[in-house]
Amino acid sequence: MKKIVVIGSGAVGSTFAYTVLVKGLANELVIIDINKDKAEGDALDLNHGLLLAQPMKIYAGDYPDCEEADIIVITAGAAQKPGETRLDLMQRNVSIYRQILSEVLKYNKRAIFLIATNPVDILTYITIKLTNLPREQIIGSGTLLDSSRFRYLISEKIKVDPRNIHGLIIGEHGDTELPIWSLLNISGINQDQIVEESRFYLSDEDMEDIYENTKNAAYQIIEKKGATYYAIALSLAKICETILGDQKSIIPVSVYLDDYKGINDVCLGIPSVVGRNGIEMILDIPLSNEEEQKLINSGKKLREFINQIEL
Ligand code: 6V0
Repeated sequence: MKKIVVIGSGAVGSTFAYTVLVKGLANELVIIDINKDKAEGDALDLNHGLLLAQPMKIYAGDYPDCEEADIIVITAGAAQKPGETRLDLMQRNVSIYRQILSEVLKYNKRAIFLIATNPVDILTYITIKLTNLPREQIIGSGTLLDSSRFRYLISEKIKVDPRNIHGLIIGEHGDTELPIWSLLNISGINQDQIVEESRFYLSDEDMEDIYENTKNAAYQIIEKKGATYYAIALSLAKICETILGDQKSIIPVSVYLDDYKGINDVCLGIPSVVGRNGIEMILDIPLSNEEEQKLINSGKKLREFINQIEL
């Protein structure tokens, strides 16, 4: 039996629930939202597709239904109010997380917690602090979505299947994230072996464009339709599939760092082996000096932000 609970059935949570149904990822899917009508409406709507998808038990539930869950996905969050600072919004999300986690912990301390609410690296960190659970059990969606956007944009430029493009965005899911150009390879051919005449060649300008468009992707989508949810839902589904199938895939998820290249006591997106018990191993990826410095700065920026939060 595989049981997933999703807390927060807004744009991201409900699209994730739909993805779970279409992919047949669980036997049981529980939807919890402070807006009970929304959760019930989504559960009904999804149940009406059961005949056409995978057999599964789907229902709108409450915190006692977290019992026996293998994964608790949290996408609940407050929307930014006009004029509200990032820190004020963050403080409100910390309060929401405090309330949600205290409820969940009454019923389940062994599930893997998968965090999607933004700022995701900070809320992953807060979840570790508020739950006191082993850090391996708490995973943030991290830079999987950003890496997927990055590989898509490169694929568009060089006209190659993104699955053959091995590229990574690491660090904060946000403004200080960084592309690891030094490790980019197209089916094993490293970036620095690609000559200018090659189809795979990326000029400095191409690289800058790709990075900027990766970093600003969410802003571009939000400007056009108000929210992003399809690709993040697929990212969350991929992480759940890896956990439930004990696939041990290497995914750039947000993980707690303890003396990682000198970075301490923050969560950042770093490629990690993910399996049934959560984070099995954080990869010590070789970085250029410049990349390492940028990662350290990403960590510093998050640390400064965390210092301002009242826990
Ligand atoms: P939304 O559509 O406003 O949904 C949020 C949902 O949370 C609503 O249905 C609320 O009713 C619910 N909610 C609020 N408070 C509580 C509570 N205390 N208990 C239970 N439910 C509650 O937002 P959307 O779904 O678009 O986004 C959700 C979060 O995901 C936001 O923080 C986004 O910034 C974040 N995203 C994270 C991404 C990532 O890469 N990690 C990508 C996209 C969005």
